Amino acid sequence: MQKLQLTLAIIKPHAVKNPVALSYIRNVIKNRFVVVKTKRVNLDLESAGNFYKEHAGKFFYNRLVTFMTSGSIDLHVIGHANGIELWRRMLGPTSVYKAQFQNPYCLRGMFGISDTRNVAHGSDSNDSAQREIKFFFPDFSFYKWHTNDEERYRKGPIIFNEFLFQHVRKL
Ligand code: 3AN
Repeated sequence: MQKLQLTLAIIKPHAVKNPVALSYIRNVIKNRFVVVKTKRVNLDLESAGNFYKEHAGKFFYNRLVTFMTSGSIDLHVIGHANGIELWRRMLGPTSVYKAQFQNPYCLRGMFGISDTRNVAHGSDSNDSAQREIKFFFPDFSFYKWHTNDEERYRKGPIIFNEFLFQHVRKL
């Protein structure tokens, strides 16, 4: 079995607030990925601005940063042999109209409201995944996880803890 690749999934505020969307998304995540870390946070304008700094100056930057501070977001570090691509494929195109037209059953097609309120984020490369996971989980070491923990998440035994919304070691 191929080694697990980690990515960061961020469930955006409008989806966290929608119980139908949230439970559907959570089911998809726990059925297709190992869930290594989960936490719910509320971003302030400065952190949201930093996270999206590559988009500073674009016409949607202010609305994106304001939206991301409008409610709680759920952060999930998830793993799969093809984690980055699989999660982005499940999300579908950034543009919700395009998503609804091309692939109505992708997450953005089903639960997206606009190009800003497009349900969730997924890292677009291994470098972005490392940087983004570090941004939200500063104590998490990619190197240590791959060296010490990856094999156990890949081969088990692990079980899913619903309360933590994380896979944990099976005792
Ligand atoms: P993706 O999240 O699909 O990788 P990016 O990185 O180009 O897309 O954009 C980051 C976020 O910026 C998107 N998830 C979306 O919320 C917002 N965004 C991107 N393009 C637009 C747009 N044309 N209009 C409004 N918001 C946008």
